[in-house]
Amino acid sequence: MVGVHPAWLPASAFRSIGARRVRVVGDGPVVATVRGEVETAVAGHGGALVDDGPVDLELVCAPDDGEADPEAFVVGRAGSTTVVRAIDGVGLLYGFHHVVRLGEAAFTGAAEDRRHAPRLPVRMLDHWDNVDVHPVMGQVERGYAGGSIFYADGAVRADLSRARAYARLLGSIGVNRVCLNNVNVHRTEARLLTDLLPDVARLAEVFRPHGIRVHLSVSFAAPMTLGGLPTADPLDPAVRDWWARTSAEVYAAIPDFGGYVVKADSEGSPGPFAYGRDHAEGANALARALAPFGGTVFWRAFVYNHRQDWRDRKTDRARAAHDHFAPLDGSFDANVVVQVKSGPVDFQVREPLSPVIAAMPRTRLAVEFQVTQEYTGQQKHVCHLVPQWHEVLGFQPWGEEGPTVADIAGGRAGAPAGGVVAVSNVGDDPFWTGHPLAQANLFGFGRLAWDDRLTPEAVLDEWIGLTFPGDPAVREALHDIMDGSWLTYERYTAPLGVGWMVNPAGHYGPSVDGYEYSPWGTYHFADRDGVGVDRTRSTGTGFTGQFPAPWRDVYESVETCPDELLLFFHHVPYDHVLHSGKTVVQHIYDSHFAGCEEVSRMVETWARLEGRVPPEVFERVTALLQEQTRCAAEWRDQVNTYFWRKSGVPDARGRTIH
Ligand code: GCW
Repeated sequence: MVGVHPAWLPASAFRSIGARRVRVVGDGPVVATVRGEVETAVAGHGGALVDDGPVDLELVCAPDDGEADPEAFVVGRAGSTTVVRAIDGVGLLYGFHHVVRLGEAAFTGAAEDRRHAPRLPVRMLDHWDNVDVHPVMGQVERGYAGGSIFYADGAVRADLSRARAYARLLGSIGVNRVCLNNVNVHRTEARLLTDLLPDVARLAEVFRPHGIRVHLSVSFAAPMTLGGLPTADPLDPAVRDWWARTSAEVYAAIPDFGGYVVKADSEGSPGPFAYGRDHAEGANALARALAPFGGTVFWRAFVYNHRQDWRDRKTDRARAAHDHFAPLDGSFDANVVVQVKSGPVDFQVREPLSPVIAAMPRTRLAVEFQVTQEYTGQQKHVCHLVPQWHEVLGFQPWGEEGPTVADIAGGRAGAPAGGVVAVSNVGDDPFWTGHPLAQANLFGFGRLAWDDRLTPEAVLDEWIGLTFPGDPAVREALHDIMDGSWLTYERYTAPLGVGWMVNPAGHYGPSVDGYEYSPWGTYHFADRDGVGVDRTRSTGTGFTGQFPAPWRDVYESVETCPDELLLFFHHVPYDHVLHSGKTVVQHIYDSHFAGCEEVSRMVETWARLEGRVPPEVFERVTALLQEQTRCAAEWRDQVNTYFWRKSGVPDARGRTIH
């Protein structure tokens, strides 16, 4: 394959616009991007970009329109002209891509004006990219798509054309912030804040025309490691002064710099605990340095004890973020966003909501997802995660009458607005994401971040329509393969919400007891009688008590706990009967056989697309499906054998369990 895959923006996606007469009105760097897109589109499809006369599409940046949100746009029809208006270039860019997604329908649809605005103001991608190649983690930590598109040979790339193409893709789905380096900040990466800053400014220039502000991950110890101070105590005046001066220099180089992302006191990283300070004191120290320039601190709540003893049954990683952060509600400055992983543990295929999200009504929160598939097949397996994120964003922590997670993060539930953040899944692989179908996760993250009410099927449909236009058979096959692929992955991996069971080294493939005696936490407690983690208030770690009603009670009781989370909350005997009517052990057997059969069906469905999708896509996906088939069978056999040996209960259907 020559060059880089166009992802969801191939030339064909612009046919409807490109074949028409179009006018673009307005100025500024992002309007210039829109004008450039139209120029390319009309050059390729026979239309014209004109200043006067009748047009089919008019894209107007009108700062005086009386709209308050620079990201919003209005689409309507005036006679036979489709009109998009926004008060800012970025709103116009989003309106333009709305028209791209609609295709012909944008020129035939309803006449009334319709306003579109994002539901979540922060829509951010975090890169876990290292400038240097880390000896253990490689260049992109948990990256499954090759090296970094930003860095090569220990520096920011001289040629940023790949980053430019990426910025364009992100702008088209409404992502408005990007963090450029790994939250684990190593030695070279720390210097992005100081002597490597001119290179960061080059990256900011790449993102700016697409309405995207850049952020840096910083080390809490930077005043010591970069500044030579004897302490990083957030209340020390010299430390505060160092952050203020350093931040002022960053803004002198990058006036629209977004701010910092901080992983502190987490998995060995430095943080305020060393000085007897809490995380609000830590976050606010950095926030005050950024405040004069309009910058924001994204402070991660991923704080837990990773030096546990498996003999200690009291310590529960799931509790940790709430224990540390909920008491601090109300103490964070207005330009701090507390960034909370969507589940209480770590991006497993199935987790309950992190209870932190319902516990900080006076704090700006961002929900963190993982587009990179660390625990969900590492972009070797088809695992379309948009349904998972949709479920999280639509979850109602106070029950059916209450607000959703998206309402909380979007500022519609009383708390000030934050948003959503996700760990990116791209690298320098020609398909961007290793698995070509994993592009749909990146696309879907942006689309759901814009509007969490979109259905996962509709989002996937948009992606298919743009990426593989014009063939209904391809559309149908991709829905068959991808719509349910998250649940398929769940079926052949860790059962009923218990999580983990992965190889500790790389988090890929099965190792049922891999973490059972590990300092990073113990996760299933299987014995001859039963399996699962007792996180109840009555007999377990008390984690259920971190939820508001009704969930604190729903999860507390084995009677009401949803099947898919049973083993996250309860240790139950193998013959415990699920709501589905099956025993736990029979469910484990059945779901593992079913998951593998579903993968076989994916393989058959995909095989029918030979000749209907580009050959390089066909070959890559075919090869990866082989690996998925192998790995799924490994999961099935190891998990089934493990529970058959532990329980002694045979499969009711007499299938082969080794
Ligand atoms: O999921 C875990 C990963 C780490 C990662 C950490 C985090 C960047 O295994 O590689 O570190 O989470 O989110 O900070």
